[in-house]
Amino acid sequence: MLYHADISDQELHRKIKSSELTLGGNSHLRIFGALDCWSGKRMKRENRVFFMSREEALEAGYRPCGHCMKIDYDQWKPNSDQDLFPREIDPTANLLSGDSIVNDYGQVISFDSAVEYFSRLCEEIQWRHDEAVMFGKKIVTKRKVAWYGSRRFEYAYSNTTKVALPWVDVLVELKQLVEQRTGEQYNSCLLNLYHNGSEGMAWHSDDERDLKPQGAIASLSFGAERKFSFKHKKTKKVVSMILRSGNLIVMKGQTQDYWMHRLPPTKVVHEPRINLTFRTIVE
Ligand SMILES: O=C(O)CCC(=O)C(=O)O
Repeated sequence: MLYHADISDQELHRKIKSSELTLGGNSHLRIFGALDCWSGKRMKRENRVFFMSREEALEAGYRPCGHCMKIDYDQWKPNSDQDLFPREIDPTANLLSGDSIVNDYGQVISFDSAVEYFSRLCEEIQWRHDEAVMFGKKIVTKRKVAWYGSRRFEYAYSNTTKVALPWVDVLVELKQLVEQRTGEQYNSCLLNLYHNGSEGMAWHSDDERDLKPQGAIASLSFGAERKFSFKHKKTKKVVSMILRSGNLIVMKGQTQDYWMHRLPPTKVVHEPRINLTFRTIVE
């Protein structure tokens, strides 16, 4: 496997011409495909890799592209649980209780579109490592974050303040989709990028003073499947679910008052995941 960043364009063209390199890939997504696949066109140079063969790409843990390597992709796809065990989804069912409401809308984006959105989010979002101040010390997380909104909203959490960036096309599209599905409006979005299962988020509630009290928070996931848990602040009851690529859930009512949530770290996930939480900042 060869990283584009490690080779000159001249050398690259020579290797492609002599068929030393026959396939391309995205190291962020761990997907490989044809050198002329359109879904690879928008990729940043630092994410682009090249392979001699399909076998080399598979051995490196990359999976075939669903657009340009349809046959390989179809052979690979049925291995995911989601196709073997489709879930019955009732978006009106409350996964918590009483006025603490969590609704699961299931897979609102098809597998192929979710792959494409993941790629666009990697490229179009201004990702930065998150910062927190704990016991007077600045901590920089491995996880990356971004904060976007309809205005330059300030969002203060973990003793740091972020100023919202203006919406970009991919977020406008996803905001519309989420608003249609959930019947709620949102004016901002916090994004988290977890490079693999070693990165997660500790127990917390989204109850910062900048957020609309009891406002709906819609969570949309892309990439690796991860477990997501809620814990009741008093009874300590835990409710867990698996969030898959394209999965939408909404937390509303008194969820943030009575429950905490977290994304536990895990040793078994090696793929990246992106989560978007659409929120409402008090104006
Ligand atoms: O990545 C996730 O699903 C969790 C994100 C989260 O807890 C948050 O943004 O408050």
